[in-house]
Amino acid sequence: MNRLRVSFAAALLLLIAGPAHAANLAVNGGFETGDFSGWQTFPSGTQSVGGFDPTEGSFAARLFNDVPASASLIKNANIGVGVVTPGVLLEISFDARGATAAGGVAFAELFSEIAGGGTSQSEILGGGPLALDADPAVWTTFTFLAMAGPDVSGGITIQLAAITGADPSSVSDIYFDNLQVRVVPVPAAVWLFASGLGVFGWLKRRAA
Ligand SMILES: [Ca+2]
Repeated sequence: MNRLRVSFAAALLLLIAGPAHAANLAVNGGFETGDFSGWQTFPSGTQSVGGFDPTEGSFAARLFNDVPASASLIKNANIGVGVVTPGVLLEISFDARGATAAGGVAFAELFSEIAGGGTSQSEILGGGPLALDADPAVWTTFTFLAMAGPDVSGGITIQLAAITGADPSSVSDIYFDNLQVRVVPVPAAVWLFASGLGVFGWLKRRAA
């Protein structure tokens, strides 16, 4: 039992000594190639990369969807293979602005990908449509914490979407920039979850 505790303490110390900032896993997340390199695109309406008052660098992406009941999607697909492990905490952030009408919305989604196809988990980040600023010129930075699924052998996919409703006048005209995807540094995750595992109680007992 003692040896187990010592090993655990050593592992904890190693984890705490780890890098404070994990690498950004997004590929061309700021669109600074001037195009959709690194992204998979599934247009409805038009998709473009340009100097749309970007928050980062010189370029941002625009998804202009005026086709009723349709989805305009861009995906940073299958990123972080071998880096993202099952159950790790991910921090996903990006900037968005835009205008919607008659049921148009914007979504961001996370998929945990299985190598060879399929997903082990999917979730809408924030649980619903992105709460964009009412002023289409004003960017909002969205930051989400989400857990990787049980199988991420195919990495993870971040999907950004401009979705229209059934109304013929429905529009979703959304700009995105500066996608960043990071594995949350282990210490933060350790302290977050350790509290639930009684580690603090153990430390307290040891100190006493
Ligand atoms: Ca940019």
